[in-house]
Amino acid sequence: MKFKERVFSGMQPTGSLHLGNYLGAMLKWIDLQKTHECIYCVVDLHAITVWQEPGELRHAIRQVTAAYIAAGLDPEKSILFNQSQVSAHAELAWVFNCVARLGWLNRMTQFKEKAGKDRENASVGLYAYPNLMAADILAYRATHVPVGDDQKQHLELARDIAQKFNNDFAESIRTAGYEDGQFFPQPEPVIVGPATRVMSLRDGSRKMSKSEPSDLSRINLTDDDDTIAKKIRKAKTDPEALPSEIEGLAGRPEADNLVGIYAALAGSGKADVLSEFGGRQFSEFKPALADLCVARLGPIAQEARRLMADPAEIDRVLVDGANRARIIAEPILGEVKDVIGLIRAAS
Ligand code: AQP
Repeated sequence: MKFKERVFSGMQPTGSLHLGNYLGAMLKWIDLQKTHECIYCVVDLHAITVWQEPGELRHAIRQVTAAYIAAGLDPEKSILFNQSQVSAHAELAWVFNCVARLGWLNRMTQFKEKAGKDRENASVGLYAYPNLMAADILAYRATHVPVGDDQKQHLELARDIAQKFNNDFAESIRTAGYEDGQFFPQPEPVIVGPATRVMSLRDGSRKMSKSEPSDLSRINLTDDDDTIAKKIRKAKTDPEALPSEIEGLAGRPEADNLVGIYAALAGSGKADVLSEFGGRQFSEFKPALADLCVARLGPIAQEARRLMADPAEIDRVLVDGANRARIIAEPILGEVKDVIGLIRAAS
């Protein structure tokens, strides 16, 4: 089957979004909506794999939606919704729980990192998270998935699940009219740009993350201008001047990170940044980076705050998006049920 090009991606409402989410994924989302049919989700079912205070979760779902729109996602053009409103995600995830193998999930590094030493106490949902992510993507037969570098392994698992489903039910899939046996596509990760893995501002060896206790480690999309400037000023660096060539960033994770952030915000490459700032000290580079961050992120924070003043409108956008998402996902889920031998009401 020739699959229509379709984009799917999502973010967890586990707190406010940060610069890593923005540069690693969202900039590409905004680009892709110019050329592709795009489905962007607030993945609230993923968020509850770790306990969330209900009031805060509700707030975070709206806040992430506001950030999506403020950053440039157009809810008229793209489909924007929260995952839990479209039950096809959870239903298909159950099917995939029965397709994926324990050995596959045991290899997932994100589970190991998030469960830490207390594995026995982690939720079953956290363990099965990649199966739900595969369902998010394949419920729409999405072909392209723009994500940060940390999601590469989960994307590979989604591809394995698609392949195994196609193999396990090959005969039934052909009987259903898919002559080439391709019921699900192999979704392609889209991991591009100079900042596919933005690191903590306090430790260049750790990913910038919502759940990192130190707020100084990340720039939130809700931070005001002074806070952004302060966080950049306090960002960890080394004592050397910036190199003139990219090779000079090797072994200097903090410098590499800040140069990557500058390049992504400026819409250029690391080489361009170094040709401008090579040989200069961080005391000169940091104020320029802070100005650029404020110029790019300040208006997003301001617009998100304006949108958050009208939660009913945000909820309306999510309901509208969910209605449009269901129109795509439900027939695909219906076919999945037919292919695996379940009985459903005739449509
Ligand atoms: N530091 C990062 N650099 C580049 N991309 C990143 N992404 C996340 N952190 C970085 C990308 O943002 C998208 C949404 O991520 P998510 O919210 O689903 O969850 P996550 O990857 O687990 O992000 P966090 O911030 O680390 O959340 P917590 O702390 O709650 O676990 C994905 O495309 C991701 O690649």
